[in-house]
Amino acid sequence: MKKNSILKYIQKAKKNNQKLLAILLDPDKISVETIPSVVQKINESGANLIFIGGSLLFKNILDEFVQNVKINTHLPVILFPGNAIQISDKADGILFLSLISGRNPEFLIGNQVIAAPLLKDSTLEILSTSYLLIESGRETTASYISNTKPIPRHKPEIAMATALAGEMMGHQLIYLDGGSGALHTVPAELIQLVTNHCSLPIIVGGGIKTKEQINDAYKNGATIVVIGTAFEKNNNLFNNLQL
Ligand code: 1GP
Repeated sequence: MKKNSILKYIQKAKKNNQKLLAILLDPDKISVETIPSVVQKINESGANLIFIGGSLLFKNILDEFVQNVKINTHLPVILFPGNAIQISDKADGILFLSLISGRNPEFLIGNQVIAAPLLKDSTLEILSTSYLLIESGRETTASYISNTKPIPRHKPEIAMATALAGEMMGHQLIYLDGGSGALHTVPAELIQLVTNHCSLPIIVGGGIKTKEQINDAYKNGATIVVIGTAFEKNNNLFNNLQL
């Protein structure tokens, strides 16, 4: 296991009120041949981190995919795994997620027990993360696959209590996620309430596609905004956003 360099970088950003952008790449959606040009766009976009993962992976190419991303960028590459088989030593770190918005023991602790011995011997930095799915207008793959109900979007106090519990359990990051391709982004007041009560850096993702949505998430307390689907659909997204 690596020392805490990614965590320190994120904690420092929160302390200095610096905002970070993470681009999420799903190995099923991008062919290995196009990685150099896709990653080049990310390098030019002003993004700070690259996340790799998906709720489901249909192709068994994670190592090759991560390795190809790594050779094309200096940005930290962090796994965002949908389950315990999405581990690759080629990345720099891994979000060690516990899906605490749900009540499915497999995603609270089961997959983590399977992954822990492998991670102990790996070179990955382990980023212990409270993962909260927030209702976003229609059922998402993450919610369906994890067999969990997301937190209702009009109940920010439930999200706040859940995030607080995650912080008290010793997690290092909070991830508020509407799920990939979410119809509605995580509500401003929910991000704000969690920010006001938790001291951990907050990651926000799901359905974000405009500069206004990015800035809203930052303004309400997100340290990291994650963009996946919008970048997947348009690799030139950041030329237009002018971040
Ligand atoms: C999904 O938060 C990520 O888990 C990113 O969501 O694909 O909708 O950008 P999008």
